[in-house]
Amino acid sequence: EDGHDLWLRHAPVESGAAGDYRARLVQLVAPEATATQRVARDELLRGLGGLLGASPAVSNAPDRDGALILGTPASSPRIAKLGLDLDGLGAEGYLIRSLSVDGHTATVVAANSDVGALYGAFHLLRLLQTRQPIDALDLRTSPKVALRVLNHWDNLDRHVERGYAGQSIWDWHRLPDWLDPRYTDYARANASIGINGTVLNNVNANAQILTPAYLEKVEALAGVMRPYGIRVYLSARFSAPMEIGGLKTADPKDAAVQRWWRAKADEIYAKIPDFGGFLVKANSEGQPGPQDFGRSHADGANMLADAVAPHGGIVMWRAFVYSDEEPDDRAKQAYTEFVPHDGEFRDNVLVQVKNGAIDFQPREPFHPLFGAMPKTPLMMEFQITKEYLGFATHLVYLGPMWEEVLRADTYAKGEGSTVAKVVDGSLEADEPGRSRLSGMAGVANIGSDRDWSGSHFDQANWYAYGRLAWDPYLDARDIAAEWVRMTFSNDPAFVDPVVGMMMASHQAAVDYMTPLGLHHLMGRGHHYGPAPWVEGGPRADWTSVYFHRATKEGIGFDRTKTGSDAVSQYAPPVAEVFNDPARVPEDFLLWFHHRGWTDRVSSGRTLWDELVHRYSRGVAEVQEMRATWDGLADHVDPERHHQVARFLAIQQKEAQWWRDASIAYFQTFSGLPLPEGEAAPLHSLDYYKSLEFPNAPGDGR
Ligand code: BDP
Repeated sequence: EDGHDLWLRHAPVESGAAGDYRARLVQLVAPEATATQRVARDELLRGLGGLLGASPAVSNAPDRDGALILGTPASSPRIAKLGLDLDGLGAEGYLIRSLSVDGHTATVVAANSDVGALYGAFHLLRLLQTRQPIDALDLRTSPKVALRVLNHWDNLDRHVERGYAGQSIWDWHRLPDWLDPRYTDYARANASIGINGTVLNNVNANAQILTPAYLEKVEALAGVMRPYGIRVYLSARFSAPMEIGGLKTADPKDAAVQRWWRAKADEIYAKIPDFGGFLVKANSEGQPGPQDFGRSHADGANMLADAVAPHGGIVMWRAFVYSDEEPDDRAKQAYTEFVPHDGEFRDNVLVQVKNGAIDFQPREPFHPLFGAMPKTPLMMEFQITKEYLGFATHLVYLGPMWEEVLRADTYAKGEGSTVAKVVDGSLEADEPGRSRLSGMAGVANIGSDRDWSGSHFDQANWYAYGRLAWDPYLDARDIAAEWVRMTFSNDPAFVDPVVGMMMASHQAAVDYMTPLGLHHLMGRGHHYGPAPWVEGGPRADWTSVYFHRATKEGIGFDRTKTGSDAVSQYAPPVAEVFNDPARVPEDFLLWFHHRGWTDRVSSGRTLWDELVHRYSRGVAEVQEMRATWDGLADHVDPERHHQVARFLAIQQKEAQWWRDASIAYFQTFSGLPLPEGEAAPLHSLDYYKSLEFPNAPGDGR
């Protein structure tokens, strides 16, 4: 039990329930003419074989009770004859219904495409894996978001930037001739949660990926992904025409540059007809971009968009930018640079926006770009890998954090203008000429480790990302329960406490790392552990002191109207709330306000006391998680139980470290004693400052 099977475990169902399921799944009627059809059929045979002890008999037509009929009107005459209402399901949706077919009880999984049917097959298996009744099924679903994409920050030498699960799973050196079976497992896992795209290489891109030798490798991977409905994309380095094309410029308005990209796109599509397109990080953190040539982000994106448009490709242009000059407030940069270009992007461009304006912090208010570019599809970028949330050893379930952002109200078109509606395109669907694209990207936490994600519980974040990309209105708790049941056990004595742990885990991490809206206080470069004292170096906004602004009087970044005025990037009803220290959600207090140490907060405590209280509360929660998990040993195989237990011990140690180092440091500003009953930090501030981690994993290079 090393976790390699992810949530695709098909351990035998307990005998009572298994009998009911078996009676409904006696026979399988499913086409096998295409690769995707074969995959769907094999998944069902394999999954049901595991769950029910024996695979259903394969048949050309239903001739007894308990048939499972899968397919599309085109692939299955049986389905065509049923006259089902498949309109509105789109290319990827499906329905699952309990029907009577030729006088026999049957379960029908029908879709408009083979991939839709494959998704339906995985859904049916999930119903069994989570022990749902299947005798009166009537469900239909289709994805609310069109592009559901993983972003691998994987370098060609297999180093994964911000990766905590070993090396890159892409074994570039042995490709294209050796296709590691893991690629297929990867595709299965992603298809099972509806992911339909993967960007193979790091946004800090190496132009080499666009050379013929590498494109052959990409082609091989695309071949593995294709039957699973997954398109392959590449991160494009904007200066590639100079680096591998021998041109003197990469100016997007230069005819030779445009020709080069068009030819490159033609070359790629000749090998990979369903290639997805390009992801671009431009003019950000030293990456080249159109601004190097006096052009705008729209100029750059459109040039690439024109190159891939004839082939049906798209461009995902990232909004994670901040200028080379010292900003007055980095949180404002993306909005300042992008909003003026709303309406200028081609129809096949999406602007990809991180959930918050700084950088995947433990908690951020939603990015002000959401709702502010109605003419442009904005793609959500979530980070599944936990760069700022304890790497792979901290148990932090990200579902609640993503749910919080997706449900946040931008008020862009009045109350109810949630971020989810911006992302799925429904809020701005009426904008004249607006592109119909929509998308969500997740920075993958996948690596070469046997358990894929570096820890058992980080698999839940991959899973939750896929489920939310399919439907951003899903409930994080429901997703957690689903995942626990599929991954570990259906016993409520296990499911309930573990879901409880997961749901509390994000707030706990925020509390022990960056409570009350604090942010960016981690170790320089590698981002491991607390370092609120970081100052100096190349730029102010790469330091901690820039973000917390602690003084003898108080702490916090003043982003109010009289401060940096970042609040004014939000719609007025939101701006007013964020601007007002009495109304701003306390979780964002110090994100938007600089407050005095002795100011009172809603608990009645002083700010200082509340800060200490929250740090301690975070540590206490981890302690409780540990105790809960220790009590569940009987429900889990010893191998997985042991690893989770040891990781929780690491988390507790590090939570304590975060609390103690932060309190010791901030106390030098507040000058106040710890509240009654609060333990002093275990070590001196000097000790914490002296710690160094030159080889911490995942650093950028
Ligand atoms: C930051 C990471 C850095 C990434 C960058 C990005 O620290 O490694 O390259 O974001 O998203 O979170 O481009």
